[in-house]
Amino acid sequence: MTEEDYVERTFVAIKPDAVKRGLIGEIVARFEDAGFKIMGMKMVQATDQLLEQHYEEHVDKPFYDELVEVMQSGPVVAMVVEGVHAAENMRKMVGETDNTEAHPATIRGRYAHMSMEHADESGSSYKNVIHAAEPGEQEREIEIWFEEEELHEYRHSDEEEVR
Ligand code: 3AN
Repeated sequence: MTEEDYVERTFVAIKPDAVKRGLIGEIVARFEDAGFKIMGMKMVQATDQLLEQHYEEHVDKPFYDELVEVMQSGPVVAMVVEGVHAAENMRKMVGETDNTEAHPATIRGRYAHMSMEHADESGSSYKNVIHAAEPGEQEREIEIWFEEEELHEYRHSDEEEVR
């Protein structure tokens, strides 16, 4: 296998609930601490059309309207990050979809506790801080959220100085 077979980019979105809680810096710091390279980052107020494309598999689900409400309740910080097995590793850092199942060392486990069951039963909107693309979905999602010229190729200082 070559370097290109391992190093890939993936899509991550810090959701409005996390933006409004002032968690942008802490979440980005985790990515940088792990060694991921940030290739693109912007604040976006998500439109209906963008979310329909992004969540195409969920459009007909009963929770879709509430998902849209949460995703439009403020700006999203959309990011493209690069790293080794980036999609798989990001999903691991983010944790299980249901916060209650997410390990405390993951982003969802650390910053959220509400369960999907509680949200569904109580009719409250379900907030889980962050989204990371599933492996295989990352390029589709990057295309939805970013123009190619918004992504930046550069070398980290350790790549410049050590390699
Ligand atoms: P993930 O974000 O971990 O990839 P998906 O793609 O299954 O999870 O779901 C997308 C988003 O839809 C979740 N992050 C969550 O906010 C919301 N969601 C999924 N299932 C439910 C549910 N049963 N009730 C409420 N919200 C849900």
